[in-house]
Amino acid sequence: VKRRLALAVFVACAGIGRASAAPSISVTDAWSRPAASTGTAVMYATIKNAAAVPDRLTAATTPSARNVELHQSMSSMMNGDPVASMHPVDAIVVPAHGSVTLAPGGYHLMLTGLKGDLTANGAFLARLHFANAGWIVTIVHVRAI
Ligand SMILES: [Cu+2]
Repeated sequence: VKRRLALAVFVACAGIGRASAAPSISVTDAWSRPAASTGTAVMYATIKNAAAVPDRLTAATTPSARNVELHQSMSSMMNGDPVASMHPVDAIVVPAHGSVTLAPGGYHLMLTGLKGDLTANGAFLARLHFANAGWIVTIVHVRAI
């Protein structure tokens, strides 16, 4: 019961200050992988933009980690072998009347300073900030590998 209450308060606070109009951005299918508190975690989601202008994901936070970065994975060839790497990006563009999918091998959110283990079938909350739409709260489901 306590956990559910905390969740409700977090969602309510995140909504303060937002215009009453339906947000143009929707975040769905947010998911993550199990991770130990000593390591890092990734987060993926599908982001849809119903507006006639592009929007940009510029930041994210979660009570479950001290820091969240926007990252892009790339794969390149080194000596004939594929090598995966990733680097931080300032923003992720969501096209007008379009969507962007954060998924393995592409854009993702990188969580560092985890405040606890992320266990399979668990869930946590995250807030995503968009240049136009403001803060959007979503529930992230931890999927087993
Ligand atoms: Cu990363």
